[in-house]
Amino acid sequence: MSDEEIILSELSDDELVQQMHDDLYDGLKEEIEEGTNILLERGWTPYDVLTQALVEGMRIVGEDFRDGILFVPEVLMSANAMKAGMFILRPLLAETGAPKLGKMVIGTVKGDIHDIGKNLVGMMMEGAGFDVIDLGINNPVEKYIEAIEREQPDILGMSALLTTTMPYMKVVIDTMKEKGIRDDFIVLVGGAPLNEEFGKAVGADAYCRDAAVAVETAKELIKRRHNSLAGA
Ligand code: B12
Repeated sequence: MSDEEIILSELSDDELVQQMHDDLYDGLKEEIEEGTNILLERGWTPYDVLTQALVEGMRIVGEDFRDGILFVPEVLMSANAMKAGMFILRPLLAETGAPKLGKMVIGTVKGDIHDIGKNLVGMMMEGAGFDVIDLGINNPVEKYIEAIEREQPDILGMSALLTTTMPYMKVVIDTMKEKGIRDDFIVLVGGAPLNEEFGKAVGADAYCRDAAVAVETAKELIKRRHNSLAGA
């Protein structure tokens, strides 16, 4: 322990958020847990802690990973620190008491093990009043089909973070079409390398750039669906 050890609780909000970006970068799990709790105690909403401290911190990690300054083992530590913060926020985001709006099955596609964004979408959807069934990572088409047939959700969500794995979303949607069940579900896709055009090209109902957009889009599409069913 050095004399210069930083006492997180003595920092101002801005300084603490900055420090949390640094701590996330350095993969310091306990510090991230402590920082998360301090911000909550200071009255921050779970959503603000999530976006301003954690997601923004991970954005910086992502840039340096891309530029070859950080490597996989370091990024894994950052990811674990981020998950520890998300673990604290999850129940708080989920306990909004919102009325149940529907059900979502979500999973990361085959070949891809990135799950932070997917988990975040799941958490925000739960907070908005959706039941969320999380299939985890590396899902082959059979897993998705089996889950939607079993769970009969309103929404299927697929996540991919790699340009090499994102085309797999089309495999899943095409299989749904072959089985004649594509239109029974709203399909949302997301992940950093995707865009609107890609979402359309694979036959999804929508691409969502982040978890907040996912919630808004899900609500909107469910409403539209109910209206059109009611009118049918
Ligand atoms: C953390 C990370 C890792 C961690 C993952 C830990 C974990 N448990 O997830 C580890 C270290 C394991 C890892 C491994 C690899 N990674 Co990586 N990783 C990242 C990093 C830095 C951050 C991703 C992240 O968590 N972001 C934070 C979350 C909150 O954002 P998000 O995932 O984008 O999610 C948001 C939206 O996209 C959206 N969303 C996401 N999913 C969904 C789903 C639905 C349904 C909806 C509606 C919305 C939605 O909402 C989310 C919340 O707002 C990115 C950099 C980047 N720019 O994305 C690289 C990145 C994705 N990785 C990359 C690479 C290359 C790899 C490896 C191949 C490295 C290697 N040589 O081994 C492996 C691949 C392993 C595999 N088979 O999957 C590249 C991909 C390049 C490309 N064009 O394909 C990136 C872009 C880094 C880079 N080079 O610039 N990685």
